[in-house]
Amino acid sequence: MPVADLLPRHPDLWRGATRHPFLDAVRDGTIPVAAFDTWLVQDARFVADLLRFQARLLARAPRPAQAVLAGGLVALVDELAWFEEQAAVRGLDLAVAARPATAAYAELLARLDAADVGTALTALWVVERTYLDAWSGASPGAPEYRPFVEHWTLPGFAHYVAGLETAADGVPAPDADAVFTEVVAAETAFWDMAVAA
Ligand code: MP5
Repeated sequence: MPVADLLPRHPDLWRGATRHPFLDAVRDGTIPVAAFDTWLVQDARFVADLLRFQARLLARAPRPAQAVLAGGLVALVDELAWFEEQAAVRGLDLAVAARPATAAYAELLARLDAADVGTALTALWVVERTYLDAWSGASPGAPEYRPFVEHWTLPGFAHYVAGLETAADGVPAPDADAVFTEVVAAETAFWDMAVAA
């Protein structure tokens, strides 16, 4: 089954992760600054965790998946610098503790480290496809949040997500529905964390 078939198989879960009140409020400019800043600081932590996961995945990936994963790793390093710049502009300390949703997502990534390559590739595609669809739904975004909306809606990002889809389709996961469900739940919990903060 192509991984793209997972979306119509789980429409309610997918909507929950990609059409969230957090994103509506970013689009409308009504997001409380504290909620946005909580999300930003926690997302920087998540990206550091994702870099670790993706580096390990590259080390064991099949030959055709190496280029997209290696390119993505370089982008993650650049993205961490971008988060540091955004945090500096907003006067935020990135060295805060992980919230429970961030810690739970890190535990999921650690478990995926031990999973088969097909499961890990499918998971990575879900991680990135969620952000592509979620931020596309928030577009163009209120002026003060537009750089964030643009970050995850640029054609280059969509191209990266398409490359991950091809890589994931090359190594089917034994239970794609299970890993999809788990990653989407972690994404939804991450948005929930920001608006509850
Ligand atoms: C991404 C992210 C996308 N930054 N945060 C969460 C919780 N899920 C997915 O990853 P990237 O590296 O920012 O494209």
